[in-house]
Amino acid sequence: MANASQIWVNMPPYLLRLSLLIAFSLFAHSASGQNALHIPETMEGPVYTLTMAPSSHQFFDGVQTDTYGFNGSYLGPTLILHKGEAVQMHVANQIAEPTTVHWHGMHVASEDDGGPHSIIQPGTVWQPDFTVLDNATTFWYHPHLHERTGEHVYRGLAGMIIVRNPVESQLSLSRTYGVDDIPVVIQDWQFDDQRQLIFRQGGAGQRGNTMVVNGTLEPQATLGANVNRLRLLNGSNSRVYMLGLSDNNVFHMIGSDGGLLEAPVQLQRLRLAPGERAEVLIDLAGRSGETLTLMSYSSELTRGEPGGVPQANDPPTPPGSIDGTDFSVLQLVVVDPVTSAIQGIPQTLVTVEELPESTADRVRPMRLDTAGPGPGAPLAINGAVFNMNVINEVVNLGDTEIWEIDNVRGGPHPFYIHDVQFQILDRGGEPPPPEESGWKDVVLVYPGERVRFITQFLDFADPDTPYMYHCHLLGHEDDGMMGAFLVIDPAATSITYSDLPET
Ligand SMILES: [Cu+2]
Repeated sequence: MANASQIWVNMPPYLLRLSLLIAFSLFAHSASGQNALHIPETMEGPVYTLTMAPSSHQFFDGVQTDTYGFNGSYLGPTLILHKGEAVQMHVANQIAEPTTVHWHGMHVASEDDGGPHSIIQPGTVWQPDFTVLDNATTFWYHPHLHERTGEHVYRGLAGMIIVRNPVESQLSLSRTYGVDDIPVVIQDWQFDDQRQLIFRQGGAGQRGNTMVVNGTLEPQATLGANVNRLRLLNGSNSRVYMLGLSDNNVFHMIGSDGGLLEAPVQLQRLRLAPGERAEVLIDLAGRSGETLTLMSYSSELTRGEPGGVPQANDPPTPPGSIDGTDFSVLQLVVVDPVTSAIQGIPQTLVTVEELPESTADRVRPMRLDTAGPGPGAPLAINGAVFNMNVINEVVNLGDTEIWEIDNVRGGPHPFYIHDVQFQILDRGGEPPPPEESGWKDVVLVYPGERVRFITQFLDFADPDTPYMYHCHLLGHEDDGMMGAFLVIDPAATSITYSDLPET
């Protein structure tokens, strides 16, 4: 048999040119083609060591792109936590400017929460310790320094948190990490001519035109022909997605921000706003050999969502924008079933104890608006732009509250509250759809809409360190669309979790 070099030598010139053309186009395809999805390594406790540092990564052949990362060149390890476990975090800041790290969604004391007041100076290590009180779900961690959150997250400082508990472990659900339980951190980047990341400070304009999942460009996940669980996290600064499968088959949402739903919800589309998470099951049984795509059908986002169809009064979209178009997020290649994989979708999941409206101690209004009249007024909540030295709200420990979010002006805002998980009572006067009927910490509120949610402020009081509530469009947050609230103990005795009796 002739070897490759003999073929080239013996080939007529016209065929050689044709072959070179084909070879080049194949090479060009592979250079711009699909890349195996990066699966961040896991980190198990009880001690977790994270180091934020500047780095670089070769996303394009022969070019180093400047990044930030936790323990690596971009993003960070997936932290595996267990409910009830006491954990010790060591978070080192090597990025040459102050930052913080927030455990998004977790119920921890305000001093351990990593909000804008828990600054980690360059060259120092922040060491919060806490007990994991949350149920099994998907959280994430990212910086939260006032006015710098957007850039720090965008350049790579984000990671996933998976909480496990015995209730979830007993369900028939896929949970082999990276095999049939896949982290899917969805972000949009934009590169300049030098293949460096373009970042725009402030507003809702930080939207890229290059999709990355777990920091992988043109990502491709190889999945068994069985039930697969995707842990979807919208880690983008300012882009809402309308997720769906390219074959228009249904998928099954099993968990929202704060935990599992009561039963799987069958969906063809799932809207995911910045900060939100969703766990979904995709049943690929019998489909070995097929390729399908997790898409964002952003042409169906027609209500002013960032990343959706541009509205009449929007500034012109930049050249190459993907806003309002349908695009690929993650290609899924189906191979033979994984050994011992789960088959079938469970009928029921967990009991979500309803918080009745009648148990509320008070209603707290949250008005999403500008700080004054006129087009130049900054975005504000209840008329106030965030100030590091102001406490905007005070909540009594143990109280149940209804928060009434009114979006008065501008586009849709994903409203996020620290410390607690909430249940949506109604959205525009209507009960929430099934996918929003579980525990949530982010809710997208449309202009002219009122969303009411109910929540309880338990376990942690601190008269000094506040928690935050804010818009999770990171540009809006950095512009000051954020407020601070204290949870105080009205009896003025300091109750901490460790003082409470064991139950
Ligand atoms: Cu906003």
